[in-house]
Amino acid sequence: MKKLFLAFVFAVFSSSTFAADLTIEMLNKNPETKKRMVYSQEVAKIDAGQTIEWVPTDKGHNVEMLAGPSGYELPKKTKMNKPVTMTFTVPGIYLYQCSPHAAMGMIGLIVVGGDTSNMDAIKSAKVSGGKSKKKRDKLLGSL
Ligand SMILES: [Cu+2]
Repeated sequence: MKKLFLAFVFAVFSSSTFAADLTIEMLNKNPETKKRMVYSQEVAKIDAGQTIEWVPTDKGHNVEMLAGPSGYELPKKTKMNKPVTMTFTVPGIYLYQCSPHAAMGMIGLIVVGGDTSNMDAIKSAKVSGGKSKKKRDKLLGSL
């Protein structure tokens, strides 16, 4: 019953408030996986032109783009504790991290338009620390 209620609240909330096509939460702990310092969805698949909103469910996180398809100009890293919305028009794989938790494996991938042709570039993109490297390779392996 509680789940049903939450689903209802979410449906109302998302249709009236969010313009984004996908919402990703920035979390100290994922209640499902129990993993700490994570984005709620580590691999996001969207169509070209779609929008993602990152919401600061927990404090102390941000979004710092590290790499994308060629032609993509990396935006400045976002402010802590602020919701951020980005629209992705260029197909390809994008890699980002949370600046303060980069070394703890708080990273994420976005695949736009099902295009994975820049896989090799993302594979060699610089991330902080062994944990993030491992996760980057694991996430890429899941594509
Ligand atoms: Cu973080």
